[in-house]
Amino acid sequence: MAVERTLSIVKPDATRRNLTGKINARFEEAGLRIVAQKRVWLSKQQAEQFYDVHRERPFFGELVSFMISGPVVVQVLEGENAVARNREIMGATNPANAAAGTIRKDFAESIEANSVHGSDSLDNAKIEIAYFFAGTEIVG
Ligand code: RTP
Ligand code: MG
Repeated sequence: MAVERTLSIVKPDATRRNLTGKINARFEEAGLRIVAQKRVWLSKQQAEQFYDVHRERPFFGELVSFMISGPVVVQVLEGENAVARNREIMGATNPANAAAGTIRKDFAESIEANSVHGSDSLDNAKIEIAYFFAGTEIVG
């Protein structure tokens, strides 16, 4: 296993309910280190560009509207096998299918308002991290 970095986003449903600290505790308890973090309110253009892979999906418009409905916290998580590890901690996209003890099982409101984003591959993690952070903002 190698030390990796992955991009995480605490989504608007979670920031609205003041859950950032509780979600961050899940990452830290699992051995992931938050090596960069900032709270931002995405523009429509930023959200569309970030989720460009989903542009043709039926839920794209709603997803973008949701992601700009309030502030988000974007963060870089670092640790052994961080990309897959974070996906495990997050749980399945639909909270109804998420395993017990995962963030989405415990906090998500719906398949869309599912509290967190996590990069789905190491290649995408590199692209997504560079989308939000300059190298000098990441302190490992
Ligand atoms: P994410 O990218 O946010 O980490 O989530 P994911 O990989 O588990 O799911 P993905 O398929 O990449 O979908 C991205 C986000 O779109 C919303 N979604 N809505 N209404 C729907 O059927 C639907 N399906 C997905 C969710 O917010 C999902 O996290
Ligand atoms: Mg995804």
